[in-house]
Amino acid sequence: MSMEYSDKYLHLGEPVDPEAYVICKYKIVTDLDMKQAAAAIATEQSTGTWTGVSTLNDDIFERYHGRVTAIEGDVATIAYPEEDFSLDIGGVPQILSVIAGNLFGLEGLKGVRLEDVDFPKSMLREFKGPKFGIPGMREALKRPAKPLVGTIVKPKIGLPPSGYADYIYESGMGGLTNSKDDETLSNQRFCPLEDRVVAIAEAIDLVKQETGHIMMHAINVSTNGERIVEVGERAQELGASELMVDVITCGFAAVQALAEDPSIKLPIHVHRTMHGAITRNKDHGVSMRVFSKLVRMCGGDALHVGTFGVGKMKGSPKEDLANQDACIDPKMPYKPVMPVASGGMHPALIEPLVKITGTNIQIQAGGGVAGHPRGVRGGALAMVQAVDAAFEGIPFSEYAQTHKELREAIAKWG
Ligand code: RUB
Repeated sequence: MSMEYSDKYLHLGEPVDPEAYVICKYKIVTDLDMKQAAAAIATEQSTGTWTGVSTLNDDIFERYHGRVTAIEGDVATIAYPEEDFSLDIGGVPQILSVIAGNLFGLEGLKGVRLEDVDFPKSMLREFKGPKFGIPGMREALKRPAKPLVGTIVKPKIGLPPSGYADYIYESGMGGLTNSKDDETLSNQRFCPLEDRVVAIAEAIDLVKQETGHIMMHAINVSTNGERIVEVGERAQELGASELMVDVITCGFAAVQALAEDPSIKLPIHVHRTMHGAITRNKDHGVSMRVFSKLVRMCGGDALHVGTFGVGKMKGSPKEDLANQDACIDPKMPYKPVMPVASGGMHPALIEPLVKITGTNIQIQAGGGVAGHPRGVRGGALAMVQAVDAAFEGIPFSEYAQTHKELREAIAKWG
């Protein structure tokens, strides 16, 4: 790798104004000297390339070059001038091209992981953040303090709208506050989106009429960019109570388009299918914390952040707490995003989970509801009982003595 400009990009130990730079932390795996490796990233992502170019004058360089401001072990801090970014046309796609672009392909680096990013307030102000977030969702569900508790309809695919609606009705009668489409369900012939929306809205209304209980269901509107607002609007018109978007496959711009469209008046549940391809390798890729910050800026109201080392998906308490923190950090000029713990969850895992997460969390289980020996309603009741016990600080073993659905769930999975 040619390093024509390497030294000029090094500003080690110099103070950085957080209001004038986007500050990134990269973990770098390389046989090169760390200074050279970090400079290669700063070069490639701002004013340079692999060789000196006659068109780069001192003026352009001074104003726009990325600065390596710290190297601690295998982590380099690189600050990109705020002027390198274009938010009106460009937005998050352009931000990602700078902070998480070509650098991942540089031959001289064995691995690079973007661990964290901080933006100047002037840039944050260009984004609106969630319309609902934790306070809005709690208000809509009339659930001021307890964790939200939900399900992912299982099987993932195959149920017709009527079977789907039965599942939601049973979930609501069992006391779940939330439910959602799975990420692979869209508008397949066996369960057309419009028919599904109508059937679910009727089921949710019925639960409310019979018990007064409120619940919301996130309809998966993930689709091609130019259609997402139209599909979201149609779902809303037919009675959807929440929309769901897969942020990695659709893009951050899709979340932002829905969130900022004035006609969309529903919370947005953000799923992260495929994130593991990017976030899982500790030596290469982008951390979920970075994605969580971007989802919040773009207006997601609820976001999957992992199961804190408790459920079926790869993660750890430390990592997932960093994601949760990005969702709720009060220093951000936005409403907090509802963090969602989902994947292999079941009632017996709620006690250890809530000890880590606290109560501002939405806990979801698919198999952990539909796999209950008493079926969906039994599974929903067991989840609700587990959440109630965790919220009251009553040990599960004690609570299960008087709550048979929880007892049966513990017997099956605990
Ligand atoms: C949950 C499920 C979800 C995961 C994805 O089903 O399959 O799509 O939440 O993981 P089940 P993550 O409860 O039966 O495991 O939320 O970590 O992205």
